[in-house]
Parts: sequence; structure tokens; C-alpha cells
Amino acid sequence: MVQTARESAVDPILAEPSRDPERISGGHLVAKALKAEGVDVIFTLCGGHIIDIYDGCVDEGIAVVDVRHEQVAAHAADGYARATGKPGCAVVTAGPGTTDAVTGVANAFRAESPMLLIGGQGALNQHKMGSLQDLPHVDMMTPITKFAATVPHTARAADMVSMAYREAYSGAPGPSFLEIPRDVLDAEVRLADCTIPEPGRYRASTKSIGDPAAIQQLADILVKAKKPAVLLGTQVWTGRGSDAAIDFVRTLNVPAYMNGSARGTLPPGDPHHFHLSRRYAFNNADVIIIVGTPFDFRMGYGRRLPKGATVVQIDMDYRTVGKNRDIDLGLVGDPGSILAAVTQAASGRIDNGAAGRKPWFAELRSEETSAYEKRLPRQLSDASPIHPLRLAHEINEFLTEDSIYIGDGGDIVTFSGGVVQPKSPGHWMDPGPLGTLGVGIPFVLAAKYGRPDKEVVALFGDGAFSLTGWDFETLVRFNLPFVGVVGNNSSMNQIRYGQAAKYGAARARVGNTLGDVRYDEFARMLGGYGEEVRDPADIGPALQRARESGLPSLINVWVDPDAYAPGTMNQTMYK
Ligand SMILES: Cc1ncc(C[n+]2csc(CCOP(=O)(O)OP(=O)(O)O)c2C)c(N)n1
Ligand SMILES: [Mg+2]
Repeated sequence: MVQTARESAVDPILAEPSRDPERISGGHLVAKALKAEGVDVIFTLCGGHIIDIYDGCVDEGIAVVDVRHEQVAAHAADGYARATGKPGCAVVTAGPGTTDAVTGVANAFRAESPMLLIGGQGALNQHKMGSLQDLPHVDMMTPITKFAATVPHTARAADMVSMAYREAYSGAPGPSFLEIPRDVLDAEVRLADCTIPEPGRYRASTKSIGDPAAIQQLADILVKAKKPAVLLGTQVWTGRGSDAAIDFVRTLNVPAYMNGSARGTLPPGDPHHFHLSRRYAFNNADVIIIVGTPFDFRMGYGRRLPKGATVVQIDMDYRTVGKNRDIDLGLVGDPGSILAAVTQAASGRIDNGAAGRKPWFAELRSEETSAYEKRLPRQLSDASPIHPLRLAHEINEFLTEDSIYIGDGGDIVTFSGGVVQPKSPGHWMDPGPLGTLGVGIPFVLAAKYGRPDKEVVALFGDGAFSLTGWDFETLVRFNLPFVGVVGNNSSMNQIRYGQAAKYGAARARVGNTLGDVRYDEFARMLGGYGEEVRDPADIGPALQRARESGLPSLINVWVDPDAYAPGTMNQTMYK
């Protein structure tokens, strides 16, 4: 008999597992497949539908990190993939467990982050009968995943996990979803009847350079360029192409701008690192190379790129290249591999064009310096309440080359985006184009758990922190120290600005006011370190004490609610 547990009078979930080494349950098959995939931790909130996966994880040596909200589990799986390069995994129960995780999956979808969400489901033998926590999960997840399916039979559990991960890595990566009905998960089958894919043997390489002719074409374009500029986007880090990107910009002498997860590819101070002169560079460049980032709202849908420039786009996803704006050359493949191939192709020429770009670099550096100097007085402001730019300045000074920086908030994080510079590749984490408030604590969990050798520094808006802040307790429970800063303006300020601008000051305070909450006390209550800061001179020393505390920490910094970031005032995100 194949499904003994289901046929017994005892509920399958409570039936004792057989000790027969020839037999295996669905949850144990899932754990075997996760192990084959290199997953060493699952982020989860428990439920009766999924406990057999936990039991499988015990056997396979996979850590179970239990959080207080499923949104946190899903964001942590996304963040873990970003921080470690290993695939993320979150496991949640049926119904509300899965709906709670939707935002995390959606965020990973827009951010192209490879992860798997496994959700429980009512037993197949109660299908559509109104079982506890039954919902059409697959239908709900289909539009926000690369792959969403039900595991229909216990013997398929392992190979469907592998299938879901293979799908997650096709083209530009993203999330996959599997639901596993509880009778399918709990039943035992003969091991011999199961397909268990072997590590390293069920996946092709993703390091494609696409069309070799296009590589030569791009090399031709570049060697002739007088004023090239490159924008390195998130996929450069996702595909771990940082070294190739650095080699490309140095060998071919191309000024580099970075966004999303690619921030930090080059450190500030590097001669090829530019940040504040991007608009100027694109307006004046003869060749613009966009690598691994779409023409979405962050790029003004490509409309801001001048008509006269030669525009080249490189992306992992065929569907992204040429979308929203015409291009002169499109390449599809792994950004790092493509950049390495182009460097090689251009380096073979007698003159790779690199030498003639001194005046272009000087022009951009002078733009960069004047933009920096214009802002500096506000960045050094001694005002109290504290100017958000001063807070961002102090955080930037505080970061080392081993600090992973996480931004989670509205206006305060918009301010910090212009000032805070990660010092190493992969040391910047933001939600990505979904703009999800609440990623902060889950990303701290993922980054510190996945990279214990790193320091993690996070800046929160008070609004953003509140969405997922209870999982500060998880950081205490798992002994994951980090330096947290809440830029506290007792408001959802980024939204308040838009209301004030449109409806006038008298009608601006609707639906955006928060209490004067002492987040430092909240941290202490949960067993962490906390301090309150009102004077800008105290920010640096408080950050240092938080670092030395060796605990998860929150420094509550009262910032000026009437200072708004230029990006907020222009409402650029809606244009
Ligand atoms: C989950 C989610 N809900 C709502 C929003 C809309 N939103 C964007 S910024 C913002 C205000 C955030 O307030 P806070 O984190 O305190 O930052 P502040 O703007 O005050 O600096 C809101 C509500 C969002 N981006 N994500
Ligand atoms: Mg706020």
C-alpha cells in the first residue's frame, strides 16, 4: 500500500512515522530537495499543515528560523538570496499563513530575487469541501511568481521542489510557489517510487553571453565612444558579476553609476565611481549602457535618456530589453559574463578607446564635486530637531567596508539614498521597485543570519519599522546583533508631503500621523540595546555604542518632520 497513514483511522498529521528506511514522507522529501538545492535555512511561522517539513529539516540539518509574521519569513527568504547568493526558502501554513506571505513574494517578484515559498493546503480528500484555512493559493500566487503549482502526489514532492527552483532561475530570477496538501505532505511512500534530483545535476548554467555577434558589436561601439557612461543595475549583483563589471569599467575606462543591489560595486572614492552627476552624464554621453535594470519609474521609463545617444541595454530577461524605450543594441544573458566578454573583445583591439576619455572624466568629476559641495552645508547641519541629511551623513561616516546597509522607509530613506554609500559590492539592500515598507527587519534577519561575518546597519522610517518591527524579538532570540536607526518624525512623512502640496497645510494631517514612540525603549523591552538622540552631535557616539553593545539595537533619532527630500518634493517616483 502506498498511503498507509491516510488510510488509518488516526489523523495523518498525528500518525507516528514508520521507521521503515524504505519509506519516506512528503515533508522529508521536501527537505531532501531543499538540501540538494543548497538551502541551509528555512524562514517560517508554524502551522499544523507544514510540520512534516520541519521534521524533514531536522533529518537534513536544515535550520528552522521561526518568525512572528509570515511577511517577515517571505522577505527574509528574498533577503537571504540577495545576501548569500543561495536560494531563499520560506515555509508557511495554509490560508492566512500564505496570504500573509503574499507581500514578501510580490517584493521578490519585482526585485527579481530567487526564492521559493512553500505553503500548506487542506487535504486533497477534503478538496473544495471547506477545510480549515483552504484558499485558492495557486491562483493567488500565479501573477506574482515565475511558477506556482500544487504538489499532487507525495512521490512528486522532491522533484517539484527542484522544478520550482529551476523555474525561479530561468531568465531573470524570481520567486516560485508550491502548495502541498497536508495529506500529500504527511503520507509515506516507497523511497524507490520517488524522483530525488541529485545536487548539481538538474540545472543548466545561467552564465550565458547570448549572441557572440552582439558582443563584437558592443565592443565596436565602445572603442569608438568618446563619452560613454554605464549604469550597473541590480542584476549585476544578482548574477554575482561585480568583478567582471569592475574589470570592464577599469579596462575600458567607462564612468560607472550604480543603482539597486549593484550599489557598492565600486567603492566611493574610486576614480570610476560616480553618483550625483548621473543626469548630467546621460544628457551628455554619446554611448549609454544600461546593465541589468529595466526602464521603469526609477529610470523615467527611459524617457530621460537623450535621443541622440547610442543606447545599449543588457538584461537577463529578453522581455525587458527595449521595453518602454527604443534601443540601438540589446543583449540578453548574464550581465557579468557579457561584460567580461565585451572587455575581452575590446581589449584585443590596438586602441580600445580608453585613453581618450580624460576630458570626459574631468567634466563629470567637476559636476559630481559641485553637486556634493552644494549639499554639504545641510549634510553637516547642527539643527535640532535633526536634519535627515545630517543623520544620513553620520550613518555614511559610520559604515565600514564590511557593513551591509539596509534602508526601509519613506522620506528618510530617500534622503539617505543620495548620501549613504556602501563601501563594497552587495552591501546595499532596499526593497526594490515594489517600494515595500517593512522589508527592514526581515532583511536584517536574512543578512545577519546569512553573513554573520558582516556588520548590518539599518535605517528605518518610524512608519516602516512599525510594519514588521515585532520581529526585532526574533533577532534577539537568534542572537543576531545589528545597528538599527529609526529616523523618527512621528509621521508617514513622504505621503504627508504630497497631501500638503495638493490640499494645503490645513488638510495635510490626515491618515499619516504616528505617535511619538520611543523605539529605543521598545528595543530594550525585547532584550536589545536602545538609545534616544536629539542632538546631532550625539548620533555618531550613539551608533558606536550600539555597535559595541553586541546586541540588536535601535537608536531612536528625532528628525525634523518639516524637512523633505528633493525626490519627495519632485514626486519623481510617480513621473
Ligand atoms: C507596505 C506599504 N504601505 C504603504 C506604502 C506607501 N508609503 C510610501 S512612503 C510612506 C511613509 C513612510 O513613513 P516612514 O517610514 O515613517 O518614513 P518617512 O517618510 O516618515 O521618513 C508610505 C506609507 C508603501 N510604500 N508600502
Ligand atoms: Mg516617519
